[in-house]
Amino acid sequence: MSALRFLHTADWHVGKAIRGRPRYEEFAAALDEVVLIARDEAVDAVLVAGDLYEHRAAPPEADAIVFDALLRLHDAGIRVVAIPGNHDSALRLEALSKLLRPIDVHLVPRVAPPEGGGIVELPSRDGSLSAAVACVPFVPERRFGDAAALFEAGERWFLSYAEGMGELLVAMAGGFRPDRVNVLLAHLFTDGAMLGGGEREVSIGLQYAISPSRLPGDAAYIALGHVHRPQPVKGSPAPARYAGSLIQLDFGEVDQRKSVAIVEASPGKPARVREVPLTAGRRLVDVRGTFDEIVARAADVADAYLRVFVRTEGPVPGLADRIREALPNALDVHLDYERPDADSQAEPVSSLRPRDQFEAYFRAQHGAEPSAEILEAFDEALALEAEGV
Ligand SMILES: [Mn+2]
Repeated sequence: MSALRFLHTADWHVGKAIRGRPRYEEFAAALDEVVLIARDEAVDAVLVAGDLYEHRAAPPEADAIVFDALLRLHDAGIRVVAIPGNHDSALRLEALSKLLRPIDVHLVPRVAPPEGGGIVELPSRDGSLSAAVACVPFVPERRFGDAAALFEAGERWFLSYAEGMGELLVAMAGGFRPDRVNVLLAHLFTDGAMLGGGEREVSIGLQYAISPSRLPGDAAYIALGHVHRPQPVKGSPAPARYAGSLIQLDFGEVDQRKSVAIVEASPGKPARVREVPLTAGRRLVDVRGTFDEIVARAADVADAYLRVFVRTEGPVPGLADRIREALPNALDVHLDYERPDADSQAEPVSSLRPRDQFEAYFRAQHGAEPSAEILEAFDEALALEAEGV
């Protein structure tokens, strides 16, 4: 046996709903698929590059799904190394890490230097080889100073977040050893990555973009999380990849095929990487056309979550409801028609009367005056609101 095999996955976001509809069954099915692939491919370990959960305070339904997947990997003799992403609570994962350790789940909840727990030593199943997995959980910009304080940080660390993170990666790679399969597992944004759309915008800004050239060239593989579109990292000196999310998490991920990466690596050589598709989860689909064209497609897209763009001549009160009757999974319904220029209708809302504000809002949204019916409905809703219903 001369190679170690990994399955690289990331951005599970278990617990995320779409327009208020929970998706637990889909997450459970996708993780079933991941466990099956890990077993079929006889991997030594699964690497999870952050964002296991959608919410910091994960609901019990999400825990049940995550724990079940971890237990089944353990039953199959597969180790797990995981780090928190920007959605996870490092504190919560730190508490869980102690419980998970006995089932061979190594959760590294915060940045630590190589000699301080930042590198996980991972033997192959037959014990003939070992990996050194350098773990870099998500570092928020405001916490970068705390992370840097753990290292002998020079001036360059404080030039910018991206520079500093580059230095931190170099320091972590200082723990790599020539006789190990050296892997970097990190949740971060690299410059030039193609966005999936579902990442939290605030952490996907230029100040966060780390140059791919700062990724460690002596790694056999670099397993990244944060970007939801599966993709290799261009410009990296070693094989590097975003595993992407498990399922299409929101309409920014329409048409994206999801996958995991199967990685085969030996000491001192770049890894071989193969993409294995995931098929679980409902598809998110954009449907465009006239009312009749859209309704005619109802059967084709019955299993998908839909964003519908209906072509009309102008505002049609009640049309969205009729679409939802025909297509119960239509989550967003937009009316698509010529609107007058935004400039010509921009009028300041100076009145404090809610009715005036509503009329101005309606004109801006729909480019037409609200009908008497709509104004009546607005007045009724306002009256109920005033009664505290
Ligand atoms: Mn994410």
